[in-house]
Amino acid sequence: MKGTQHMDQFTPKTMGQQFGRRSWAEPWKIKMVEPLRMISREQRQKVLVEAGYNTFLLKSEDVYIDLLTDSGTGAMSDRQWAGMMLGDEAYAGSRNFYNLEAAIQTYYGYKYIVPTHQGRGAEHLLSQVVIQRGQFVPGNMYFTTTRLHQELAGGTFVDVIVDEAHDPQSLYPFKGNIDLDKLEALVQREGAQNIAYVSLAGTVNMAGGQPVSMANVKALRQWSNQYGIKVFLDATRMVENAFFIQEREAGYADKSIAEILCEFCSYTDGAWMSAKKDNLVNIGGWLAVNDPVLFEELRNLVIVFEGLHTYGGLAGRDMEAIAIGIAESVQDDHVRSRIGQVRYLGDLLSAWDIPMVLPVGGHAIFLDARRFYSHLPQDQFPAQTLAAELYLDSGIRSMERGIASAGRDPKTGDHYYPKLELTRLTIPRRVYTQAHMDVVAEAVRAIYEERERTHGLKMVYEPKYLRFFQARFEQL
Ligand code: P71
Repeated sequence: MKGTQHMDQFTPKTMGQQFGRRSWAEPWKIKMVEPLRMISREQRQKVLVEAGYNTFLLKSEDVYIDLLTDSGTGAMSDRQWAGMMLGDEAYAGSRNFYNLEAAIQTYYGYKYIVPTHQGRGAEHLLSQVVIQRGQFVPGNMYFTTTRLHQELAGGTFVDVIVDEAHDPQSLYPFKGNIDLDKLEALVQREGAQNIAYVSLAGTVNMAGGQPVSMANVKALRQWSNQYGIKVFLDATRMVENAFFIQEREAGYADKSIAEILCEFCSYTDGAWMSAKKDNLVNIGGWLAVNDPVLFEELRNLVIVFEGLHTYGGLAGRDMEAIAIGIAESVQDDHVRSRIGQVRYLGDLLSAWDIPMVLPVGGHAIFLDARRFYSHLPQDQFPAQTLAAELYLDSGIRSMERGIASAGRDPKTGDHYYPKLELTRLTIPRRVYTQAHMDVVAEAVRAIYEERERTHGLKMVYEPKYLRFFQARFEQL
């Protein structure tokens, strides 16, 4: 029999056996499925040109496996869907708002909560209220929307992340840490009164999903207390950060993700959140602070841009889904399987020597396009090229996180040339299986083998704000 002959030639191994441990599995089973389809290579070529080689401009229908982002792309649980049916769609004082408020107070530990339609809504409000024109906003690497809102409020972002973060090959375990010497130098140069606040992000997205240690945030708190400078946290992927602390930092192995999350937040003055990531919903965000005076201002401003302070641009049902999602998101087995899946893909690719950011972070694999296409100069958009080639080969959609995302320096008008030129394969939460990861890994390997024959891109249309979303390219 064919099957038996096949078995004679090699012994298949489970993942656990390959790693010398018992296998674990996702802590859920699938109740509803969404069919996928793959269009032909000729069709992919055509739609890619029509999209100006920009994966943001592809139609979702033309995508086979969608790794553009983990933002709003996760699967909600049956409990969350049930919660959606309990939406209290009152204009004011919806029951679901109070449930959301209680969940944030319980799991993140902040006192006052303002809901927003998504993360950037919260960034906008905080930036407008806390930044005065001409002030500096130091942070552990920029994020596109965060920095833009800081700049629109008249602030200047200053990167104070540790140097290791800019080196894709450094194995430093906490590449998201703030370099306190850089922060101190900034205060010495500009004066403490000219610092709006420290903008601290958990598992730093643009660095490759790299965590901040508990020791670092504690030291940051002590440092900032000396000068009376506030620390605000981008909590978007802070649950995933807590997992890395549990895994890597002495003294935390026996603490739960929930305990670590709460302790970390306790060293900060407030947080903004894109609930579309860690909080396991398709839309939503929030802002949370401890200072009642600041809260008063934020609660007033939210009405101008988002909606009344008990809904902030969200339906009651959305707030209910976030409240339930928060409680699910801090379960240890959930976080382990989520990050475990990202690592599974990372282990395959690194075993094949595909250049990528190491250690593998929480939400994505970041391919190092600079080394992947070492023959392409940065202004030929190697990371954008990689995203386009991957789509062409296999219908897999990824995202550029390099020179196109970095944009231009508002002062000089020149491109920012970021050290990291990356293409992100972002894994949605609770959506794809291990077999999908195998397909992705093989596709990356296939384009890597073709790398020397690959041409770069030139930008032929450049929008003013966040250009990477709508820019168009042509092949050189
Ligand atoms: C991601 C996103 C979504 C996105 C945003 C901008 C360009 C491309 C894709 C959003 C974040 C984030 C962090 C750390 C704030 C936001 C904004 N990330 N902070 O990674 O990662 O939140 O999208 O809900 O407005 O694909 P928002």
